[in-house]
Amino acid sequence: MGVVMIDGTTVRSFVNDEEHFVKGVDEAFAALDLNQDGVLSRSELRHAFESTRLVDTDFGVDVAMPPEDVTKLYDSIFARFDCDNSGTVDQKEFRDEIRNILLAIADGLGSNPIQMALEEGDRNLLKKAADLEASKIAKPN
Ligand SMILES: [Ca+2]
Repeated sequence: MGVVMIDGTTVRSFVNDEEHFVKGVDEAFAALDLNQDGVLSRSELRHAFESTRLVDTDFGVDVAMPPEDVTKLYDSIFARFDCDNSGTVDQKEFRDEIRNILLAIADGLGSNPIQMALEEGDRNLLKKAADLEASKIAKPN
């Protein structure tokens, strides 16, 4: 358990670092693809958002929503990811939408850093963004 500080610049430089970004997002994708069929289903994606709590912490959604509204919310999130309406989210769709979400978070953060509590083995992409920045600072010159 630790704490990192992230701001818009941290998140943006992670998204713009193609190598680290693709690696991080692909790892997240693999972890979310519970049945390992190479695509994310509606329930796999919903599980992802529920487990990271990205929805209620960052989209300003009240957690006390009625269940049918929660389902609608996840349907709309799924539709955003599933660009070709195939009923599943493939790796490229996932990368593209995660990029959009992270850039939106970066815009929201601006230069105001937020503190993030971390748990052991955290796969959170914002944590990866912070790690990347820390590794750059740690390197001499
Ligand atoms: Ca799957």
